Amino acid sequence: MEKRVLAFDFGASGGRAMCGTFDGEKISIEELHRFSNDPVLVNGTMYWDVLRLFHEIKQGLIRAKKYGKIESLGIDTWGVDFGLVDEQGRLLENPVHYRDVRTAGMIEKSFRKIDKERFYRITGNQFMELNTAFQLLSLTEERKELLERADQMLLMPDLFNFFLTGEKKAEYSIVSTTQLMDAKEGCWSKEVIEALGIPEHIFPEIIPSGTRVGELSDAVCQELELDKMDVIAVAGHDTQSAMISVPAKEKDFIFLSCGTWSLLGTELDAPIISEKSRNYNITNEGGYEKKVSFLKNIIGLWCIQESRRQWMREGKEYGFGELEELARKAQPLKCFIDPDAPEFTPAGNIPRRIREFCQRTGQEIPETVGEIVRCIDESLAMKYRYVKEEIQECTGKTYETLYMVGGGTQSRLLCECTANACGCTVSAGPIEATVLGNIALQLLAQKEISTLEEARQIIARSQEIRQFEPENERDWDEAYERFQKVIGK
Ligand code: LFR
Repeated sequence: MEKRVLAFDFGASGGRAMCGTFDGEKISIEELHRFSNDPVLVNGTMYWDVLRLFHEIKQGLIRAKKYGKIESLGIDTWGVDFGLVDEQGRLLENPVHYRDVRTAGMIEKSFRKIDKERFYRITGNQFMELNTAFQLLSLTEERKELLERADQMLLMPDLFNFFLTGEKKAEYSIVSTTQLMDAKEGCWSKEVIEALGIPEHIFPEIIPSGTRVGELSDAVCQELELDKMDVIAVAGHDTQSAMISVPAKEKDFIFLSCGTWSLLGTELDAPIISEKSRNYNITNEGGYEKKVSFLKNIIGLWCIQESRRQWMREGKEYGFGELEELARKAQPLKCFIDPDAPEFTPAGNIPRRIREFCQRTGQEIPETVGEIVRCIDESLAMKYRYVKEEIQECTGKTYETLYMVGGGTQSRLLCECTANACGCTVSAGPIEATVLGNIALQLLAQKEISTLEEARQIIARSQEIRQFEPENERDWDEAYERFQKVIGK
């Protein structure tokens, strides 16, 4: 008997409602509804358009009616963002987007409240300004009254789950992105929360990834004329849903989840929190069955997505395929950026910032669209090698194959560059890693699938996986020396 579930995935390039059908062998997916997920800037603050997005969830549910019985739904989003609700469950304010400027300088401030080493030793998280800890710290400084009125802090997937079910819970994987979790114990860290001056009572009970939150509320069912349906806390953190889709058979593997962000790391049974990992600023994030992703955030395809937006603002529209063709025609290994340099994080004129970076570092300046895109792809691939080496140093292991999953694997050029730069086989796919993982986690929660290994095999059968072998290794090795100088190493 076929089973159907719904997956809602909120990414920077849009939100989607997908129907997943499992026939016992494979999972097939169909897009029911696609919508934009643009942040909205109001008087200098960048917000989530959260009510509009909840409306889009409802549209997805309405469209799914054509299938008849749907077993459950699950929601994933990017990490760290949240909404505050009062005792009656009313949203106190629109959730703020992590690219908002309110967290500027908050990392430094936090070190005056809690020793940096201790902070890392407890949370095991990479220090990034966008983390929930620093968003909340900025509220303690600027918006104390808001925190005083808050009953609960709900991370974005948990907030949508609450809107649908009335249940206020915190799903484990998304909690692990906050930098407020004790990585070894898997609970909210009282010590960090107290040190930062955040009210302790706003943190909800943590539930494991892949468990039932509740069912659609009467109000939602009546409004949309729907039957009751289970809501599953999948891995609310998109990266952890994507992890379910890594087609590795070996226990020790290196993965690259490739979308707006690139997350490169390995899967462990317990966190690594060492001096080395702290110096390299590597994070430990939690997923299904408390598996640990020991990984680093790299800026990812954001630079291409945002450059494309810039060219659009200049009146030139390019599809991603077209950008890739132009990049192929450009001269290889001409110049590099450090994709993680701070100037590339905010929205704006990325091509100009790339030219400025190359000029400042005494390199040739990329002028054409193709040259800019090639520079981004090659710099990303070089950064992947750099981070892969850091991870290997921390785990003391080497990895033969790099498993790339997610939307970024649609770029053949990026896959080729990655194989060349890293000097190893690249396995690329599935493209729809996050959605397939979201679906598989629902099927695991319903015991339609029994183990993570089985889920990985089913997903590997369900979508195409391609292999890339390294070429021109000598040229890339030589260019890697240049890259390291450019990034100041
Ligand atoms: C990827 C992701 C990363 C997280 C970043 C910001 O979409 O979820 O894992 O570090 O977005 O939340």
